Amino acid sequence: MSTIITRRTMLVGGGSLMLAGCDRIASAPQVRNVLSLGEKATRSAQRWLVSDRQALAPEFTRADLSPVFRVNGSVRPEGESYNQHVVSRFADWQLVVDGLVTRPLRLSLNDLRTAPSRTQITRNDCVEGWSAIGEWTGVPLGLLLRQAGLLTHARYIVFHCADTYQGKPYYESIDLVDAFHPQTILAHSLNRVPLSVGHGAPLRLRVERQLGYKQAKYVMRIHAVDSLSGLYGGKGGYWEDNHDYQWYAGI
Ligand SMILES: Nc1nc2c(c(=O)[nH]1)N[C@H]1C(S)=C(S)[C@@H](COP(=O)(O)O)O[C@H]1N2
Ligand SMILES: [Mo]
Repeated sequence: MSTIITRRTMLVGGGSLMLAGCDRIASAPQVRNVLSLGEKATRSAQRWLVSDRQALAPEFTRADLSPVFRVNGSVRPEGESYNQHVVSRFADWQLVVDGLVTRPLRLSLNDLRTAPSRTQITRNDCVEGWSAIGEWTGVPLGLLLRQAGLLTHARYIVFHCADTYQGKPYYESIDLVDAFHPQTILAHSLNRVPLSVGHGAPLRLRVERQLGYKQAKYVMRIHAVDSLSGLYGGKGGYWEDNHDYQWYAGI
């Protein structure tokens, strides 16, 4: 199985970051469990299962960029603390990475802007019936998670946001396959300029194999957990808890 993952990595032409990310997936206990389910499954079914989740979302060219990238959902978090960050241009803002990790992190925006980055031109598909193509730049999430050192019982990554939407805290979560997917980044820029407040300043998730509502804006805290049941409504996200949306919003 690891041969297949390595081959795919080479096919998509990634650098060492991607390779490391994929190795990490292959060795994650959750993935090993899925793979060992294959006692009954055929080998080709297992291959399909893994390669389907690893596949890349389509990427576009600058000629395809949407002239206007719509802002949706929250347009600006309420509250004095976020407002202060806007006023000081996020100079004292810090991203927290904690939960089931060996080395919790606190990272400034400058730390994130100067970290190794990936740029990708992708399409945001919103369930409300619109799409927009934008160029996102940010830090691969897998890189941060390796730096923090996930504990072996971590299964999900939760993104806590600065905003509430219709009175409820916005949050989202993904599994480790998506967390270490090469196109999963914490974006600090859209179309080569720092994120506007409307688009989620100072940092937002891009998890390109999923629909728009998973793309958490205003990410303040990244939290590794072994279960989603203890958080808010227990279904892993704002839309899942409050509007019965699917937790896995694959496209
Ligand atoms: N924190 C937060 N993240 C969010 C939302 C939101 O309201 N709050 N809206 C979601 C939805 S439904 C979509 S389609 C995208 C829209 O991102 P944009 O506003 O940058 O276009 O962000 C998603 N992430
Ligand atoms: Mo959306």
